[in-house]
Amino acid sequence: MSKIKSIQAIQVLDSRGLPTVACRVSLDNNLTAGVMVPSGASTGAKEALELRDGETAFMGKGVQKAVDNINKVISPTLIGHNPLDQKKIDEHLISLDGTEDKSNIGANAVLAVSLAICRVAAKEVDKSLHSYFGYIYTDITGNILSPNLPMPMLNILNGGEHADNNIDIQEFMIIPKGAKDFKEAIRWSSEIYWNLKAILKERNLSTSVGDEGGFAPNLESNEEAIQLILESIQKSNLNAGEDITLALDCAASEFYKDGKYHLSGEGRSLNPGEFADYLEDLVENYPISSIEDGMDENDYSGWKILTEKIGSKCQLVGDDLFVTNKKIFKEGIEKGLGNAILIKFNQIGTITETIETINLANSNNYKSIISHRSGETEDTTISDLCVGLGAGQIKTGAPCRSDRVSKYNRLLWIEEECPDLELSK
Ligand code: 2PG
Ligand code: MG
Repeated sequence: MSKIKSIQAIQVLDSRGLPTVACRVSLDNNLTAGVMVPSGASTGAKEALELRDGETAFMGKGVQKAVDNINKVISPTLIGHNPLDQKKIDEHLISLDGTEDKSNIGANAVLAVSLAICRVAAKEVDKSLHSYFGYIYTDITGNILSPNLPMPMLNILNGGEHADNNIDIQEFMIIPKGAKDFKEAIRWSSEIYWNLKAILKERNLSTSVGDEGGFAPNLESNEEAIQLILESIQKSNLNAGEDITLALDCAASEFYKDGKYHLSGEGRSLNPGEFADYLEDLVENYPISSIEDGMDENDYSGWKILTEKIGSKCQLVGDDLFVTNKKIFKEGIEKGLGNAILIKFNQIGTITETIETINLANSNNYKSIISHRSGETEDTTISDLCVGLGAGQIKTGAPCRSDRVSKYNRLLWIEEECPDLELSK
């Protein structure tokens, strides 16, 4: 069996033009694989810590310390190890850091190594990365999953922290539920995206895009955003509700203050009960099948109200609420908050912990959605993760911009190479 020969990291740029960590692992048989880690903007307060330099270079946003931690601290401890021992390697990384939130070495450093080892290990056993993820899921949890192609959730209109407009809700997504396969899902989404662009142009609204490739016009209200999307679905000769449903990521922690949800774009502030009513009205009036972070990450009673109100008819996804953290998620499950979890591996820091959180979702009837971050690179690891674990849903931005389409394009290739895989419905 081959052994790890070298681990090397450098600073590269992400889709916002800010530094992130790239890492490459080589084995003694010269197989090599690399990854780049993503970075969030609307981050949950309890996420693992992304180590930034805080010095003058890159406005304090450099990641040279995280890079040095890989090259000087992590690397010497892993040379000579078996790359197939993913769980052992991740446990070693966790104890080498020694903190709850990986603030010592940095979750960006730890994740880069964890993922790069996964990638090179897949090569070592001559498996596709998605099959290898399925294999390590079983190795780590003892459970077997069926792989499939995920239903994509495409963010075509951006607001909140991801755009410089007046829209409070961060993401307005389309879900091509009625598509027969992944190709068709992407074709429909691209057509809707282009028709939305044409509609915005006709009305002299901005067609410049936000961080995730969705349009970012100034509008009167969140509802206007929904209506524009419905028009673009119609213009694409598709049926809203049947072919396409809608999803929102409110990222509500960003506009929750002193017990109220401040919809500044609409000039009103609502208490948790009123905000739950507001979301219920949207679900009643529009074909919305999923709402993420409909309440603030610490507003558990608000989450409870929302779940009781609409949890039976709408997917309610915890992102900032659960931060891919098994312990925090378990408490949320016990409290009955939401019915789905957003999975972002950089919120927790290793692939083993990510898999354990997905396993917890699976055994508690919560859905898992594998997600990108608003700061991305051309790395496509999440596409393989989603397929191999049969998660069934992926959220990775608009059908536009290379940092977003690279993930969809990888899935198109997987579909081509694995005709037995079905699109998850
Ligand atoms: C989210 C993500 C990704 P960020 O809130 O779900 O869309 O945004 O990476 O900025 O946390
Ligand atoms: Mg979110």
